[in-house]
Amino acid sequence: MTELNYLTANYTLRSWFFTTDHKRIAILYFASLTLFFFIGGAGATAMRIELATPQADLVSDDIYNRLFTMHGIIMVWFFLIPSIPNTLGNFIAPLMIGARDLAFPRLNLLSWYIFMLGGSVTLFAILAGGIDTGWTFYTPFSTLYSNSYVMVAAAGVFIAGFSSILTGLNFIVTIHRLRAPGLTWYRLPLFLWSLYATSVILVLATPVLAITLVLIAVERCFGVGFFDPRIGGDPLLFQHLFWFYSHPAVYIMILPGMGVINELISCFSRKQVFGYKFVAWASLAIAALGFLVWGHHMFVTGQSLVASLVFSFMSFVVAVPSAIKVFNWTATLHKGSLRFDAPMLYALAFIGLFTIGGLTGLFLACLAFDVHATDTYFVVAHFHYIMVGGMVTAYFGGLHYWWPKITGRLYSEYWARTAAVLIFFGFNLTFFPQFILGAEGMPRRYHVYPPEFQLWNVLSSGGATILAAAYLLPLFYLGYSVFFGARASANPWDAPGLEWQTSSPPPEHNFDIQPVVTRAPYQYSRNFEAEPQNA
Ligand code: HEM
Ligand SMILES: [Cu+2]
Repeated sequence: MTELNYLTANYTLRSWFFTTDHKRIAILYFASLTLFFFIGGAGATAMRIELATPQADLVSDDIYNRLFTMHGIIMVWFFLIPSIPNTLGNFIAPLMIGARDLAFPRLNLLSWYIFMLGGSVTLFAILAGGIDTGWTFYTPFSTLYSNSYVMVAAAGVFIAGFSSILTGLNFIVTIHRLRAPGLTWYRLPLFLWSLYATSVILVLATPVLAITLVLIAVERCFGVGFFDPRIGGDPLLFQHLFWFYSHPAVYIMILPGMGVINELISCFSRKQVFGYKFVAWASLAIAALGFLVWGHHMFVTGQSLVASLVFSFMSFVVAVPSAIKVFNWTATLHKGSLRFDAPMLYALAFIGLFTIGGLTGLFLACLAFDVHATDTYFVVAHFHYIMVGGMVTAYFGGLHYWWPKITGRLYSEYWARTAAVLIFFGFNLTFFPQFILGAEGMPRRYHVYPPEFQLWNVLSSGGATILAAAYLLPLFYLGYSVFFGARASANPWDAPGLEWQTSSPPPEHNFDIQPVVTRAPYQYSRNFEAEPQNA
C-alpha cells in the first residue's frame, strides 16, 4: 500500500470543492483554465476559417465582431492572466519555499470561486448574445453605440479582477513570510522572483481596471459624462485608464512565463542560471518600468509629440531588462550539458519566439513605424508572439516539467516532443505571415479583405489548423498518463529545488520534515548531479 498523498487522501466532491490545499486549488484552476483555453481557441479557429477566403462566407460582420471580442476577453482575462500564477504558481510556490501552503489558504479558495463567478458571468454574456466592442471595451463605442452585452461582460471581468488582486496579495505575503529557514531572497528560485513581481503588478494595476469598468457602467446606466464627448466626457480618458492597467497587464502575461523558463533552462543544461541577481532584479525592473509606457498604445490618438517621445523612449528602456534575461538564458545554455526533453524544447521555443515578439515591440515603439502599423496585423502578430509564443509556450513547458510532481505519473516523451515540435511549427506558420500582412497594410478586426492578401491569410489559417490540432494532443497523452503512466519518482529530472525533495505527488502537508535551506538554487556538481538546496 502506497502512502497517502494529496490526491488520494480523500475522494469526496466536498473534499475538492471546499479544499484549502493549494495543490487541489491549483487543480481546480487547471481544469477551469483548460476549459477557457479551448473555448477561446474555438473562437480563434472560427475566425481563421472565415479569413481563409477574402469574402464573408462563414459569418457576418456582426458575428465576426463578437467572435474576436469573445476570443480576446476569454484568452486575456480567463486564460493568460491567471494561467501560470494560479495553476503552476499555486501548486509549486509553497513547495519551492518549503511551506505547507500559501499564507491564506481560505482566501485562495475564495479567489477561485470569485474567478469562476466572473467567468460564468462573462460566458453568460457571450451565450446570451455576445459583445462586440473588442477586448479593450473602447469608448465611445462601448458606452454609446454598442447594443451588445457590454455591461454583463464588463461585470464578469470586474468580478474576476478581485480574484487577481487577492491572489497577488496571497503570493506576496507567502513569499515574504513563509520561506523555509535559510531561504534568503538571493536563494529564492527565480520563478518566485517573477511571481513576486507579477503579484505586485496584479495588486497595483488591477484596481485601475476595476474603476474604469465601473465608470463605463455609470456612464451607460446614468448618462454621467466620463467618456462621451456629447455629455462632456473624453474618450481618450478611457484609453489612458485602460492602458495604464493593460500595459502592465501584458507583463502579467509574460513575467511568470519568464520565471518558468529559468527553471527549465537551468535543469536541462545542468547549470546555474547565469547572472542570477540580474535576472532576479530584471523582473522587478520590468514590473516597475511597465507602469510608465502605456502611452505607446496611443501614438495615433493625437497626444502631444513630447508625450509620444517620452513613451517611445520609455518603451525602449523597459526592453532592457527583458533583453538581459534573454542574454542570461543564452549564457546559461552555453557549454551546458543539454538534454532535449519536452520541457526543454518548449524553453528553447520560448527564447526564440519571445525574442521575435520583443524585437517587433521595439519596431512598434518607434513613432514613425507605429503610425504605419497601428491597427494592422503587424500588431496582432507582435502580441501573439509574446502572449502565445511566450506565455502559452512557457505554460506548456512548465506543465510538462512539473507534471510528474503534480500527478505522480510520467507522460509519453515521444508524444510530448511531437506536440512541442508541432506547436512550434504551427505557431510560426500562423503568426509569421501576419507580420507581412500588417506591413502590407491589412487592418485587424475585418472579416473581408482585398484578394491580394489571400495567400498569406491561407498560410496563416493552415498554420492555425496545425496549431489547433497540436494543442489538442497533450489532452490525450497527459490524460492517458494520469491513469496509465509509469509512476514518477520524487525527482525524475534530478533537479535541486525543494519541490523535488518531497514525494510525487506530494503528501497533503507537503513535507514530512521542515526543510532547511543551505544552498543557492540551481547548484549542480561537476558531473552534473543536482545538489539539493536543503542538503
Ligand atoms: C513583454 C510582453 C509584451 C506583451 C505581452 C505585449 C502585448 C501587447 C498587446 C496585447 C498589444 C496590442 C494591444 C491592442 O492594440 O489591442 C501590444 C501592442 C504594442 N506593444 Fe507590446 N507587448 C509586450 C512587449 C512589448 C515591448 C517590449 C514593447 C516595446 C518595447 C512593446 C510595444 C508595443 C507597442 C508600441 C504596441 C502598440 C502598437 C499599436 O497599437 O500600434 N510591447 N503589445
Ligand atoms: Cu504596451
